[in-house]
Amino acid sequence: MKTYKNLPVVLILIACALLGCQPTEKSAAPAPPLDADDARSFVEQANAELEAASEYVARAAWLAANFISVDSQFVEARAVKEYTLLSVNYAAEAARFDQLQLDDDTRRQLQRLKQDLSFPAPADVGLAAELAQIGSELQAIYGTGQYCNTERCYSLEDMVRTLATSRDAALMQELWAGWRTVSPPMRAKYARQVEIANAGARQLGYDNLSVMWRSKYDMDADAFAADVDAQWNKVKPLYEALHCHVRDRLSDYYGEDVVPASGKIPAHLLGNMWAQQWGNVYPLVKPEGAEQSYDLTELIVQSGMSEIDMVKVAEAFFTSVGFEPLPETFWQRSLFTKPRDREVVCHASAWDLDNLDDLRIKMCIEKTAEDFQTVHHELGHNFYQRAYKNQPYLYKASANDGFHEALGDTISLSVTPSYLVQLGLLEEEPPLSEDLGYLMNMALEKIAFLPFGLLVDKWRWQVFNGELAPQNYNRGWWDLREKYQGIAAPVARSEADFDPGAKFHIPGNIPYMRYFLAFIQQFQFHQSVCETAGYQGPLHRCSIYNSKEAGARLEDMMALGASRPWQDAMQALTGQRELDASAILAYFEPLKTWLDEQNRGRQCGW
Ligand code: X8Z
Ligand code: ZN
Repeated sequence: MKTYKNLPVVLILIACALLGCQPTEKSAAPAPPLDADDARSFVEQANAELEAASEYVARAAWLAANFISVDSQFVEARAVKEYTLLSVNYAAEAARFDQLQLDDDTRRQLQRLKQDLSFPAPADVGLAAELAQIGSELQAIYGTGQYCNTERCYSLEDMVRTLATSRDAALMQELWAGWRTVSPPMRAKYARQVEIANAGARQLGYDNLSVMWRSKYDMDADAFAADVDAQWNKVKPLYEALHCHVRDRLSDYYGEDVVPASGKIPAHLLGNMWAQQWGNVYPLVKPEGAEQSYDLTELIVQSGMSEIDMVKVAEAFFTSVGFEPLPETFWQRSLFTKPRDREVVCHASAWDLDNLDDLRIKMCIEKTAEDFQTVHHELGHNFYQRAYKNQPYLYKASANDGFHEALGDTISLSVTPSYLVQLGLLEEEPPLSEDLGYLMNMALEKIAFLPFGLLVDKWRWQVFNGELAPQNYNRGWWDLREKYQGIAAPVARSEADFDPGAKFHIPGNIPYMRYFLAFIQQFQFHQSVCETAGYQGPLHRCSIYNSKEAGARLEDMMALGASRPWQDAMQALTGQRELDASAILAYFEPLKTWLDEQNRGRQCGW
């Protein structure tokens, strides 16, 4: 790596070595002190080199996720190793500018350089290679994981589908436990990875990786942790009310011996492999007399649309509010359905291969309401990536990582019944009397998720800061699952299991607090773009479809990338400078009133 001010001295010394001259006093003089111009050139060079290296990583990672094999893992691991070393070396060098007076922008980019990686290695070739290799292996174990009983083998997608649609408690319990046979081999590798990454974080000046992860929010790391707790405490009564009603209905359906009327809900009965979103149990918990008259999954299937049509419809929403259509290469290069002939990582993701226009999604789309929502979510990432493509590489990110996750979800909050009528999927707008059913559906997706969104990184923070030792990994995980979600494992767990590894983002090393933030923020965003669109009325009925004003407001914020503290971006869009759960509470207010009535006389809590 080039070090500007030292270069002339190095050249003179080399010349002297070759020509046999004696270095004079002058030629051996210390390099002139660094100044602000040096800092700017340094940042410019870091942007250019990291950007080029990141394209190589992205292409290798695309191959590793779309064609899982030892060779693609090898290539990916090598690319990640090289990028990691480049990034940590730049971050170390950035410290040379710590004492200088710099403009805010250069200072911010130097700061972002230190926070570039989620899993930093120390500046050591062997450790960087080991970390990258473990990363690729964990991802491949997850991506190729399956469970076989005496009759057949199930892929994760098969198991997810069964848990979504079955009411056979014994089968669901078997598959719930079956999927978790995939992750125990990850445990030792994961512990080693944490050890290396903690050393990497320390070399970057953080106490440990927990502090580093919590330092990415333009505020003190502990203040950030306190803020998410504060928001959680605001929404907790709504979650508890939902939990209470759902437990009562499930207990009624499955019987008290399967779902006790008080205490925790068995985790396999909530319609989702991780009990993170509960929309699939809607038919069991719906508000009698106020239920929705249509089922979006059925509408999608009946309409005859293909998986790609689902993506086209989502794209059309974005273009209706003024975004440019996706490039032709998006359609040529994305993966939309699960291939029959090879192993791929099916977990939905959005990609920006060249930091410019080579945008893609990778997803094994199924014709369900859930995946229709996820398609909007993924396109949100792609439109965001394109909006900030003219920023320097170190700012090619969202204002904070929650913003990236919130964008597409904000759009899908506008996928209301009235919008479905405009699309021609639904014949007429349902009466107001069905709103409770609609809100119940939304709450099962959005409110049920919050404690899960919070606890995944609470677990990692404890792992990273040493509070939770490897021999207690699983107990620590279930302590949090029980405490925050009020759910329980349906079969006995022990430290022979590694249940965190059965969730994509743990082997994938993708921070998860971003989703907690996103699930709160998307309602703030929705509220403000609805206002921009001139909408008046209950928030859950607002759709910004066709509103160019609302779209421009979003795009202006997105174009900032990470160039400003997230509070500025939040203000540009909503007028507020903080994360605020008031909007999500306002959205669900009618449901909360109804739930409180239903729960009267029930013993809530766990
Ligand atoms: O992982 C995702 C997206 C890709 S960023 C599909 N989500 C989280 C999850 O599935 O666990 C979206 C909601 C939460
Ligand atoms: Zn996402």
